[in-house]
Amino acid sequence: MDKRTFLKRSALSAGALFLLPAGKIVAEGLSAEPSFTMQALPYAYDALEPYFDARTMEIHYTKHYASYTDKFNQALVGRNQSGKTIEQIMATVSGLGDGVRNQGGGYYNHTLFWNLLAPAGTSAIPDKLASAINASFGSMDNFRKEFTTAALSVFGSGWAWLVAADNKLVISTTPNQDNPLMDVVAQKGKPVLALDVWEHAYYLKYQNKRAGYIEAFFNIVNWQYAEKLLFGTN
Ligand code: MN3
Repeated sequence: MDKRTFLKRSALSAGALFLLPAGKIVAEGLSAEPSFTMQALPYAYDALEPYFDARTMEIHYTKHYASYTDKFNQALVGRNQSGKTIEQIMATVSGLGDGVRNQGGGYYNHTLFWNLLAPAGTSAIPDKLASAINASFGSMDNFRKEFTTAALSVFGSGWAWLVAADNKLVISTTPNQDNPLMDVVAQKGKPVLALDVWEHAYYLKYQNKRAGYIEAFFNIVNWQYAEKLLFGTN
């Protein structure tokens, strides 16, 4: 195009920016991309012993989680997601590239996972959540069995979930770092419980024995946090 056409088009696109709602104008390259930060662990690395060992927690948090966070922020550069929440980004992840999907999923999933763990004996299951689980799975024991079966069924790396969808609770799994908020997964919904079944989450203590790791997990679930996720009070 000649210079005159170029200037005209530039003026038009600049004008278009000012037609956007207030607050959205800065989206076009005038502000920094959203910067997501690591959430502080709500307990010490050794607080989940003997179920999750301190060394695994430290490596998981300081290496894996740090890497997902850093690479997620890098993957967002140029994606025009300024001002979006992590949930909003997950909901449109199919259009944002594999970097945002994998690293952003890793960021979101681990941030959730840390909050869903608590030192053994500190988080009894609240009545409302217990009732909801009983209504969907018949009993707590049956829920544990079905969740365990699902977590064992993940081939390779991924996650097991308890998800609220269509006014009931369902168990699902995702590969890699996908999660139920993403527009790319089969079972969408609101995450209530999450379990990382990547080997990096358990190999030091449990080696190939994923079943032992899943059994251990049920001793350190933060059921109060799960209830807040389900009933939307946080
Ligand atoms: Mn992990």
